[in-house]
Amino acid sequence: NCTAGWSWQRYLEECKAESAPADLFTKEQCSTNQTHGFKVGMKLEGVDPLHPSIFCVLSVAEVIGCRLRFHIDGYSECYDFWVNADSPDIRPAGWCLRQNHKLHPPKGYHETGFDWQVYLRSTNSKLAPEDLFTIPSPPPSSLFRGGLKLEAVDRKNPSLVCVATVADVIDQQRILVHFDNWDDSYDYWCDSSSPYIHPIGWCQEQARPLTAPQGHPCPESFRWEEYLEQTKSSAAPSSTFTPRAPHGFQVGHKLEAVDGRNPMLIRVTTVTETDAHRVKIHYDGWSDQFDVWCDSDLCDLHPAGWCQQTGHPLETPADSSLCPAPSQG
Ligand code: MLY
Repeated sequence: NCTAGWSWQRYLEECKAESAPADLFTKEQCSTNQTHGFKVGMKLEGVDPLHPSIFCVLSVAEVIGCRLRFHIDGYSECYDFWVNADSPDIRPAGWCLRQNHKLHPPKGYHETGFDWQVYLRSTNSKLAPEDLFTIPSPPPSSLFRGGLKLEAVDRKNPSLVCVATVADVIDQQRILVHFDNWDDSYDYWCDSSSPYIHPIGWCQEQARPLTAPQGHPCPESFRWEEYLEQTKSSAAPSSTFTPRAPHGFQVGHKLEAVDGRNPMLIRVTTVTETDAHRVKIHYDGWSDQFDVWCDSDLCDLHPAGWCQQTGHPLETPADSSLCPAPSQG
């Protein structure tokens, strides 16, 4: 699709629709800082999106506006992924060592023997300089620490609220939620404002079932006091949780969103359904079968005009006279 000649203003008029106001978006979703300086080939450290507990060695493989495609060194290109240049998931080389985090080396290198200087020389490559990274400033106080227990929604099985542990804390505010006795593929990073984490006892209070750790001898009669004692652990204090208010997006609002199936593309989209913390996104010009629910604070949603401001192509609906009517209910 060709962006030339297409304009948001005209499209909104034709569709008699409104774009989602910029103040409904997070700071990250609105950020149009395009002078990021990342260049193809630069190397750094960052979170593996398929195994969020693991930091690995990454190379910048492609730059479009302020979005970057990363390659995980030594692994197949099929694991490449896109993030925004100001993402907290990318860190300068040496960050893991300084922060006492394990760095997963490129395939073929030994966990203990990996040395950035040697690696750069042998691959004849350059580091991404420290000053390119946006590291969030830590909050004035934070009660999170590794090992604390909580009840958390399994984002891959969202009907389940499960026994979980704070597996990692970075920047004193982002926590890695891990599900007890499960592998790390269910892990996710969030902060204290996430609607998906709760203090222990929440399920009981809400009269909802709590999913016990995998392999628990008697999952129906799971009791927190017993479990905390057995695992010699403590619960995250309820004051640690600061759930955010529901978002303000409305059905019919139009915005720009990364195409989940082809994440190098950003498309014109419409909100077709909402709940407290999520929006259902319709890709304008495409069948409803591709509609997708996402968190309202997903960093892949942007206000209308973001692509133009950041120098990113925008995939516009093939036939702008076909304005999709938002489906009701
Ligand atoms: N049917 C799924 C459920 C997995 C749930 C994992 N959560 C609790 C972390 C499966 O067995 O793969």
